[in-house]
Amino acid sequence: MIKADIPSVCLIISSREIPQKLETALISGIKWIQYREKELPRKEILKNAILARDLTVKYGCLLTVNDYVDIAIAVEADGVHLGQEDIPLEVAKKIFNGIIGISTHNLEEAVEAEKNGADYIGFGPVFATKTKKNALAPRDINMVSFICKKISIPVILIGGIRGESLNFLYEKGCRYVAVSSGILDGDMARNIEEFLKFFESVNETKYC
Ligand code: TZP
Ligand code: MG
Repeated sequence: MIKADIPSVCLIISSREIPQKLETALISGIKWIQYREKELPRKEILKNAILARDLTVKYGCLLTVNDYVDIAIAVEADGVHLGQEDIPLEVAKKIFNGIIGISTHNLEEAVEAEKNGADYIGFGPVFATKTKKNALAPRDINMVSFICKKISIPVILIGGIRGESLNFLYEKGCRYVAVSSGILDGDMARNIEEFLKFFESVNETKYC
């Protein structure tokens, strides 16, 4: 298990994408997968997490598991992603020595997660999404921008993000995104190329 620099693009997959679409994403160069499964029994989630771990190791890709610290530990995932309703960050830290990310939806939650030692926060939804059931309304874009600039740990924007959103979001301070349908729908290899090339090009500009 490693604590590594956080890649700019996280692809969120469910069990449906394991193994075929997962492998396509890995071949296309994705370096961070979050496995997020809300429907299946935990036993099935564990089986899929094992498959996802094997494939991500094969391609040198980070794996984080949504919701379940026990499954993250069992499969030696690199990280776990926790929501406001999940096991608290300080408890997760006691039992899991990996990357811990926290979902946040407002300034208070973001500041709290940073203060309590999260490695990164998710923030959103930035745009409307059909992937998450009962998602909140899109966040005020000025708030999104404020959070990106105010919070020192990586802020991973999430919710309805597509390749064509990236210029706009980058201008607002976005440096990291978590994406599901914007990559999985349509031509995955092309979508991934668009996301990865965008962040490669802005990172090159930043450091030259
Ligand atoms: N949390 C807020 S939006 C979202 C989650 C898990 C779903 C992101 O999926 P998509 O398809 O990129 O909107
Ligand atoms: Mg959760």
